[in-house]
Amino acid sequence: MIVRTLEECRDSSRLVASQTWDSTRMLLKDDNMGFSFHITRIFAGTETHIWYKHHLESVYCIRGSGEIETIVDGKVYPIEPGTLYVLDKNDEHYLRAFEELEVACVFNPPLTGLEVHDKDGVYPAADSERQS
Ligand code: 9YT
Repeated sequence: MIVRTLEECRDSSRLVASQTWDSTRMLLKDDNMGFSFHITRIFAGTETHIWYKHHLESVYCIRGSGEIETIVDGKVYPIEPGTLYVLDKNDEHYLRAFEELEVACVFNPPLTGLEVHDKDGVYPAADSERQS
């Protein structure tokens, strides 16, 4: 049995941050669950370019508002509490937060915890800045 709280995970190296988001990696590969589980905050007023070429990801919105744009076809999908989006095609996308988004994310295969933006396929837009 594994039991962890968001608070204790945020107070450890499980919390990673970029200019446009931070993420608490509550479950990782070495937990041997076959997936990883993250609570991520996307900062208000930001846009993040994301392309997980080697991972499938599902993202459930807990709080906030924003949108996702898939780059291959330019489609835009609103994100609000209760929305689940699923990157089942390793979809390259822009993630925009109008109000700070809090989302729960699951990755298959699991992240190891060592990923940095480039290896992870996460490329913060050059002009994005935290505004909150
Ligand atoms: C929104 C999103 O893609 N979150 C993923 C988790 C985060 N990129 C991490 O933990 O590296």
